[in-house]
Amino acid sequence: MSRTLASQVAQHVGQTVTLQGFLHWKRNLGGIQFALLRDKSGIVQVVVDKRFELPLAESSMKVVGQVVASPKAPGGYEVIAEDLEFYAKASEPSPIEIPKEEWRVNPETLLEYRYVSLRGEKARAPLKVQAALVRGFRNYLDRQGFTEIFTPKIVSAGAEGGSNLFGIDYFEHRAYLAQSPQLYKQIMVGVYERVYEVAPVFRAEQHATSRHLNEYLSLDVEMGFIESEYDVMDLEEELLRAMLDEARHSTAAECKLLEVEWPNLAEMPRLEHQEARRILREELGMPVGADFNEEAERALGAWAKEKWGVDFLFIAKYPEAARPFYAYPEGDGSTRGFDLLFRGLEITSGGQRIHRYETLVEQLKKKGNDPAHFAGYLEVFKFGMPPHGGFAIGAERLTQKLVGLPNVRYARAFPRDRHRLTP
Ligand code: AMO
Repeated sequence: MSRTLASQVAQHVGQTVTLQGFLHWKRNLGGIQFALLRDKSGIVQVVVDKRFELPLAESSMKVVGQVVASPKAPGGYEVIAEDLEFYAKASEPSPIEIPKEEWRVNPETLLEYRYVSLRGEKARAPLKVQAALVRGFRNYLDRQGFTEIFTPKIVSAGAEGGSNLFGIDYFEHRAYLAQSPQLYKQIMVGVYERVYEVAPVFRAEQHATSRHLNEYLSLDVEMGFIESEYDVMDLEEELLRAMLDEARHSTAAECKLLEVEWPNLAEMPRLEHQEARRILREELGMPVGADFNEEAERALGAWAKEKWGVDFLFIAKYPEAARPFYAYPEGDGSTRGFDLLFRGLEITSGGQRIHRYETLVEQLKKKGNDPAHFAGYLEVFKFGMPPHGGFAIGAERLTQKLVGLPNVRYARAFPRDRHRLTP
């Protein structure tokens, strides 16, 4: 059997085709019935005569029939069913009316019934775009001589500070879910020089916000023998162009459906933290601390859009107070750490790291840590690490801002948030 997809029927006018998919919607007009069949490629209208009884929507089905042009049908073509088969009939009405894309229901309900609400064309589109972004990430880095690595997600200590760690029982020991692959990707720079990882990480975020998940997909990069963090930013710029290019081409239909407004990829300016703080204070009248909160990020994003017409904005030279101990200190209170804002939301943290053992010990102490507690982290720095740096992109945040989702949870198939462990 050769299967024709909904998106291909136009190429088969006058021919008999076999379609497979789901009963998206149905209408009975007495003598004649109309059904919409939805498959992974789209939706096509099927005309069904009285011989067949249509089951509840979402039943999985096969249709054999002839393709005819029909100006009134969605897409301009329809299939006149000659034979219908149902693989599994839905046994109850769908809790969500899938064809109604603008659901006026509580967002919690959509997440509760995610196993079916995801079937909606608009609901499923962001994840398809995300898959393309990740493919673009891998392809670009492979071409640049990076090696993909797979590091443990069960770890003995946090890499990003202790406040949002999930503890787990590991036989007779205490263990944690990895907050990031930070230490491991640094170790692997000592092995392959250029590495990346695509994997979930875990953060015990206490508060429910529109940009925090408790489990998210971290796109991590780390590279050795750099001159400064600016090499890392250069790489991220090119990488983002490649990722967005992949999404734009391979998920053009999804982007169109979601009315994606394409960001300006030509320029991603770099603003030093001190200057960003001055702008916030003097030009935007916002008092700010060492780290920027959500409001400050949004304001800077809007400022950069208005002033320079850009969607991506790097904030470089973060102060030590706002960076983890491994950030390379400049000696003047600032570090070689940076963030990248996309449409006013932080989608990346990164920077150059400390590569000398003595400096790391010093920085740990300066931040009030006992280096003995970081023995596991410190070991590799006794063995000649090169100057190196990297970054991590939150895949869901990038997707959220690209396709315009109100909440980061819709950029994950099965989000884990403060109150949600199912489905
Ligand atoms: P950081 O902790 O800033 O840096 O995280 C990097 C990026 O991950 C995303 N992110 C999140 N996305 C969804 N929900 C969350 N709770 C969440 N927390 C973070 C953001 C953020 O920019 N090891 C460093 C990275 C590095 O320096 O290489 C780190 O993890 O997009």
